[in-house]
Amino acid sequence: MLNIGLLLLICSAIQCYATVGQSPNEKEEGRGFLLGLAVGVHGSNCCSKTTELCASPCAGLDCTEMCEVKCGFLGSIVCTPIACSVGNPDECVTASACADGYTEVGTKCMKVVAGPATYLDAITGCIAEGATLATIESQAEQDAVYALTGSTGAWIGLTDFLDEGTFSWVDGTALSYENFRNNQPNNGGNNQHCTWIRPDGGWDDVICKRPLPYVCQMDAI
Ligand SMILES: [Ca+2]
Ligand SMILES: [Ca+2]
Repeated sequence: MLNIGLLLLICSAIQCYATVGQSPNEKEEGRGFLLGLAVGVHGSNCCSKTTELCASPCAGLDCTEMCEVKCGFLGSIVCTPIACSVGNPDECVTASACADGYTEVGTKCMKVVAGPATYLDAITGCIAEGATLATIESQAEQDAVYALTGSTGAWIGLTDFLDEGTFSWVDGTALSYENFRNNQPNNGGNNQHCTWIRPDGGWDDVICKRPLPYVCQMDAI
């Protein structure tokens, strides 16, 4: 009895195993084979246990990684792979496209810095963390940035201090969208060259030395 039990244990250990990562035939694409391990499950209904078997190998891995279960002698039966987002949604890791503190907005990452800072300090403050003062190029970006700036408002990277009356983005982005509120920009007092997104979401040119929060932007990874 002892011998039979030992034999079953050894057999079961090679009947079914789960691998996470790209399959070996994708090695040529340079992505590699991440992990293989043996788990002791009998082969007959092995593929039906794919989710269960992938839980452990998927823990701590990116949720987009694929987990493949192989059953039968030396893994001759290949089950349909599942993503780790299915295999272990609670413990797989979702890689963020943005640095800490930044919110993903389409292809951009945005962050409101409380400041308050003058426009010049806002520009240098963003540069200091590898970012630029934010550009807003669509209604979707406007809505997303406004959701971040809310009732405090903040500087955005739009000015006419280089050429009075001609607003341009500080990072050179072409002006393709604008959301100035009615009767703005008005260059009030002949001294308004820097744009903020107001607590009501509309844009307004105001004096550049006004202390305000500001929105920094980086490209999403
Ligand atoms: Ca102006
Ligand atoms: Ca104004």
